[in-house]
Amino acid sequence: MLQVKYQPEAIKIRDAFRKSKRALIITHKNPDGDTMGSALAIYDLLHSLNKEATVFCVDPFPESFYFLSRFESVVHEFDINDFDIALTLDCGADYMTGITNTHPELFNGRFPLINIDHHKSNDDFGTWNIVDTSAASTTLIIAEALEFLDYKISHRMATCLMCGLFTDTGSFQHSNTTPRELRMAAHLMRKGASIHQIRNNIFKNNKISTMKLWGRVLSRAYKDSGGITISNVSDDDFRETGSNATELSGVVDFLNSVPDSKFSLLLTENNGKVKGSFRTMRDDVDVANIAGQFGGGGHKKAAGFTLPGKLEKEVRWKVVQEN
Ligand SMILES: [Mn+2]
Repeated sequence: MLQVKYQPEAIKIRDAFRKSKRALIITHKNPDGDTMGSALAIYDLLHSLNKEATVFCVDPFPESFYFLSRFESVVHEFDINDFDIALTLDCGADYMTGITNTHPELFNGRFPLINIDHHKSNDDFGTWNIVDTSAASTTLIIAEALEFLDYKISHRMATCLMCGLFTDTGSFQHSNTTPRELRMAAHLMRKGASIHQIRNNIFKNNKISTMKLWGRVLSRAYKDSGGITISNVSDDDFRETGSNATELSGVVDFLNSVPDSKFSLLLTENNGKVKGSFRTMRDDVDVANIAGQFGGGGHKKAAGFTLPGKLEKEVRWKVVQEN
């Protein structure tokens, strides 16, 4: 059930929707299964309520999510004058939408903005905010809000909502999987969510270029003296394997499977930027804190940062004398 403290906000959001005619649904940049599942579930809901809605994503929509309901409705540009309300879903900060510079009018506090998210870094930048950092996924919060408000969940919506739950819990393997997540998973399955579609499209859907890219990342992995598992990938790797950065999704979780590792770090050099992705299995390590030192953020066990720059290899030599 939606946590009691968010229930009044959920009612306000429902009332705001009732007054609105056309909603803009915004995902975060580099979209994942949670932001896309959230967006397409809300899109379906609004359509069932005879409301106009548009899903916007600043980046291309990953092919592995094409099975989600009505993915073809996603647009990559918009005119704000066409809309009277907007939502950001799974965006840990306003800049995660990728449009704070091109559309500042959305974030100046005057445009009606609904902010639903589960990232710790979220500072309640919306007019209405449901930011529940204890939820494993944004789709979980949405599903609980729909339950609370007594909205019908169609089988298409159920699969979208399950997609976020499934991916953000690492197929229900991460430590954020609690009875709350599993109860909702059962509820969504009853509503017709297809776990098989999610599994086949997202987890059993690797291109040869992805395998070659992962091969490079895995072959470079090492554990440093501090117990950190590190690997890296660069523009050359993407070019030589014919892959792109979206194909890295999941590889850092694989790096994070080394026993006794403090945390894992994947450094990605891509188009003049260096991205760091952190994962940890340990309860006493907070990678959101570490990512914060580089201007990033995220969750306690999964976080990242992006900095302008490139990766440079540092080689150390030592002389070993032979007796
Ligand atoms: Mn999420």
